[in-house]
Amino acid sequence: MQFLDEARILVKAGDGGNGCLAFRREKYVPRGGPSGGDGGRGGDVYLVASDQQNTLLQFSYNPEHRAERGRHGEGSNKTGADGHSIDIEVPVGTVVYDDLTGERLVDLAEPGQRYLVARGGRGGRGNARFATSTHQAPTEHEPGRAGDERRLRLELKLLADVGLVGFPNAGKSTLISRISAARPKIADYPFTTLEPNLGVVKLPDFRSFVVADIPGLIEGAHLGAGLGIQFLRHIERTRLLVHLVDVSEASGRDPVHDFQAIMTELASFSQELADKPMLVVASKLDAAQDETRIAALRDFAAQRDLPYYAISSVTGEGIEALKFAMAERVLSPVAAE
Ligand SMILES: Nc1nc2c(ncn2[C@@H]2O[C@H](COP(=O)(O)OP(=O)(O)OP(=O)(O)O)[C@@H](O)[C@H]2O)c(=O)[nH]1
Ligand SMILES: [Mg+2]
Repeated sequence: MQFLDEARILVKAGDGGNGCLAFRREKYVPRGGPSGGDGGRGGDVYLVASDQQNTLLQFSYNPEHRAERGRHGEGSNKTGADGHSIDIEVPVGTVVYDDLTGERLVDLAEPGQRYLVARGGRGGRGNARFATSTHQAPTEHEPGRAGDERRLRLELKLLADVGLVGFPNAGKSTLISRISAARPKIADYPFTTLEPNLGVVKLPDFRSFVVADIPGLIEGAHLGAGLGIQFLRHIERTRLLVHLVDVSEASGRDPVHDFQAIMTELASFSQELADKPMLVVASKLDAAQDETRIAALRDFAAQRDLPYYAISSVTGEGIEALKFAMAERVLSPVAAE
């Protein structure tokens, strides 16, 4: 299964500056020669792979990117300044296509990799360049060439940063629908989710991370019970697991027992997965009357040194705190100013 993040952007390199038409006019210099300078080169547009980004989301706010044009040439043989080039940062792993032809241009797989995607236009020649011994007062001068303009399609295979695990009905899909734009099916019967869903969680400072909601696990999943454990491979490369435990009475099960049952299933898939950093999350707080069930889970998490959160996706209680706790663990700290 692949999760795709896609964006369409327009890039426009700078046009070249026009060549100038001018003649030298100076006292005591009769019939001064041609002196129109050349136009400057337009700036280029580069795509640069950056590991500071993990989605293409920014491009939906910002679909057009233009480099500066070259300045026009001037009299007295002054060449126009070149336009500044621009770098557009894209996440590592972005594949770039020409949107008109469908041609695959580049796979930006390495951090720091740069690709020249639109070349700036050459500056036009000023009339001074057309002078010859037999053509001493040329009036020819060229316009700058247009910079490349391209429509691009960017494609990124999303890698989840956070994996949600828990029993069916624990509220995993409801949670992802609260913190991201993902709208998976939600229902009050087990195994509503049959395939992983990804959601991009956006923070107020424009950083973001990706959460994967996967089908619920039950005891014996590693033996094939329920939907089995094969889809756990979709969260193998996450940096954090968020383990949802239904603490409402409706589940009819004991929260601590549920927690341990899921851990057993994770470990039977791979010990590495079971050892990942984990947040323990008591879910459906609004529907939990029995305080002792909640306390038991909280104490159990404390004994194991696992951070504990309690949420209700219905009232919104605890959701923001959980979201920031996830962000804190999967995003590198913002560089100091
Ligand atoms: N009262 C209450 N109900 C909730 C809460 N979160 C989810 N639910 C309900 O619990 C049921 C199951 O929610 P889902 O989000 O589909 O659960 P899931 O963990 O994705 O389940 P599977 O996809 O089957 O593994 C739905 O009826 C939800 O409306 C909550 O915070 N409070
Ligand atoms: Mg679900």
